[in-house]
Amino acid sequence: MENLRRVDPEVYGLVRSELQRQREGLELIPSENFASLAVMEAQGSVFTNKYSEGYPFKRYYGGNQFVDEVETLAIERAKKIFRAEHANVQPHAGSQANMAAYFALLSPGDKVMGLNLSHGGHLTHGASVNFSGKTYRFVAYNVDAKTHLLDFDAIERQAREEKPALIVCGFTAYPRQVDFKRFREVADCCGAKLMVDMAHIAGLIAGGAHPHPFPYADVVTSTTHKTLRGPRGAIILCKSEYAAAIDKAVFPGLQGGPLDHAIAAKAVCFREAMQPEFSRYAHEVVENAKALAESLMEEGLTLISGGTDTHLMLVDLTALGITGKEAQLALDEANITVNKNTIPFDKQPPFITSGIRLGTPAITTRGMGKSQMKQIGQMIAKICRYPSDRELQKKVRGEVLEMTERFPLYPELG
Ligand code: DSN
Repeated sequence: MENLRRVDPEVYGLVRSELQRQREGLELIPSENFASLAVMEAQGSVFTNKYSEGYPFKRYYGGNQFVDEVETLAIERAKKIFRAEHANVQPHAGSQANMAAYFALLSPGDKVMGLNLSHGGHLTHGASVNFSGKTYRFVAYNVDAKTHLLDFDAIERQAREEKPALIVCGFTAYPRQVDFKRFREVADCCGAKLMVDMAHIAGLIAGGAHPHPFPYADVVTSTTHKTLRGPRGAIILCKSEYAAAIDKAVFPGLQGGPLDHAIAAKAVCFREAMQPEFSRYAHEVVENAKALAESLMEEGLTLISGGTDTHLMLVDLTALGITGKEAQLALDEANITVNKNTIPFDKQPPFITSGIRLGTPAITTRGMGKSQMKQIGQMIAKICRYPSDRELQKKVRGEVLEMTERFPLYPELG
């Protein structure tokens, strides 16, 4: 980054500081990961200079012969990985992908069922402060109060009563596999369409560590930077019958020029996700999550739904008498990065919360395995038991630094 260093030493300095922070910390936010250098090179490439409104071979600007090729590569790879009939790789982010999917499938005011935000749903699945809750009549379904699992009989009863036009599944803080077949049955019982937001689990699906949403879903949205380990961005996949509506909703409905550099990086990420190493990675992410969950439970911590079968878990801190906010701040002091998160039926507001959400995609990318998971579980439990103990935080930070040094991150970046 010699040019950046010379032209803008302030930004260069911040990039180096962020690299150091990523290197010296345990990144446990389940929606984060470390993209490969190849992905980052494509994202920082000359494709950033191009305008290309439209779609491959149907553009509003000249000079798009290479953009057409790179977008076509991304589309074909995405279709193959996710068994989709159609792919749109232009959405800038997950929220835009969900917005475009709703534009394509619904009219303003239509009724939609989505999982309650504080039970693991996403803002764009109908939160009242979000465009989704303002534009459509969202009715929330919940997890079961005792098991914290999806109760399909209850969801089906609700769907028969509410008769939504669309059911949204696929979650941001639900630690269990999603049964897409059962969701299809629920959608069919009330004539609804089925949309899957697989942003969190896309990498697990690509690697064969979670069942596929197709052929059950009508439309599938995803980000590309979480378990899929690509650039920050999103995609929409769908059955052929929705292809024209989805494409029209993205452009010209919602976006102008696509981010061609991000699309090039998505193509690289898809190529990486097709390799056997990626399948190994996806399975290791899940095994590591199970090992971390086991370690936390051995230490006496309570996990929502009693564990995980994906990349993430939710710790209920109520019994320890601390909030998610306090735990997040205390763990930050030890270079352990997590996010506070509401738990189902939480009594605390979303900025305080009773839980923390943890995930293993990033630390698995670094090469960490089961013995590190056990140790990380012990460190988290200690900090959460004594959140005001500065000496303990310092001691654990030392242990974290020792561990992270053994799993170098981006050594090529100097
Ligand atoms: N912000 C993402 C997450 O952390 O799950 C969802 O968009």
